[in-house]
This record gives sequence, structure tokens and C-alpha cells, in this order.
Amino acid sequence: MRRAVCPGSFDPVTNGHLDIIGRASRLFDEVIVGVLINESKHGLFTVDERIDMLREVTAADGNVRVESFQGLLVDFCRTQQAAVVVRGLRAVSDFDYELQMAQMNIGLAGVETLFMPTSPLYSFLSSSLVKDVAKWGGDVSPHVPDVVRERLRERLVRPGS
Ligand code: COD
Repeated sequence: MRRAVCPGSFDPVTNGHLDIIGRASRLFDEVIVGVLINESKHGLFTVDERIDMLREVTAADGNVRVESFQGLLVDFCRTQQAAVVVRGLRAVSDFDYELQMAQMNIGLAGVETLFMPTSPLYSFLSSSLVKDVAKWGGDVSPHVPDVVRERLRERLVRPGS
């Protein structure tokens, strides 16, 4: 079985992430979305909340599974029996960091990285920007699924606003 891992923080999942996950799911028999548990970085959503949202919005893709992981990505790939990592590239600015990670991962464990170009619709989109826009009451509905927009509203609504 050809399996790939789509790893990330997904704090929260955006339409840009979903575009990459959906396209990967058409190339591989199974895609495992790996949500990093990062104890040194406090996110807006807990890992369990991110997983809930991801599971809900990928439920229609029959071959996508969502799991959390801690530690090295290559170790997670080994436990999932996946030899490939899929990463989205938005711009040249993503490339330096992504190349370093890809080369480290192949050196550590022979795990290959497949880079997928973002859809032009989402090339500017990131979880951080979405959170910032939502925090100040901007409309994020073109950028995230409805369930995420609603969770952002609940989490970021300010008393009196
Ligand atoms: N369009 C297309 N792709 C997008 C978009 C968009 N608008 N937005 C995000 N993406 C892609 C990203 O490029 C990435 O491929 C994926 O979606 C997830 O993005 P993020 O931002 O949620 O995830 P990151 O970049 O924070 O994930 C970093 C990892 C968790 C993969 C990394 O820190 C890691 O592997 N950590 C584990 C420890 C480890 O192994 N360290 C050594 C690495 S060499």
C-alpha cells in the first residue's frame, strides 16, 4: 500500500491545507495527516481540537486518517509505514526551510519528500493570517471550512464585541 504523511501544525486547518491533503489523497492509497504535539509552543487550539476539525473536514475523503505525533517526523512515518512526506509550497520563501527539512529527513531515515505547489487561490494563505484576520473581526469564510470559522468565532470573540 502506498502511504503518505501530510505533517503540520494545523492551528487551525485552512483551505490551503485541505487542497494539499485532497490532492495527495488522489495520488496515494492512504494519507495520514500528522498533527505535531509541540509542548514548547502554545497554539490557539489544542491538538485534540485541531484533530476534531481535521477529522470533520476530511471525513468525505475515504482514505485520509488524522493522528497526532510527538518527536521526529521520520519516526512517525516509520510507525505509520509511510515512506513519503507531502508538503505544500506557497512561495520561494517556503523553499529554504522545506529543502533543509527534506534533506534532513532523507538523511535520517530515507524518507522522501514530495513538494506540491499551492493552488494560486491559496498561495497567500496561512493559519497565522487567518487567526489574525478572525481576531479583528474580519471575514475568513473564503479561507477556512465553516466548522473552523465557527470555532474561531467562539474562541476569539471578545467580551462586548
Ligand atoms: N497552500 C499550500 N500549502 C499550504 C498552505 C497553503 N496556503 N498553508 C500551509 N500549507 C502546507 C505547508 O507548506 C505544509 O506542507 C503543511 O501545509 C502544514 O503547514 P503548517 O504550517 O500547519 O505546518 P508546519 O510547517 O508548522 O509543520 C512543521 C512540521 C510539523 C512538519 C515540522 O516542524 C516537523 O517535522 N516537526 C517534527 C520534529 C522533526 O522531525 N524535526 C526535524 C525536521 S527535519
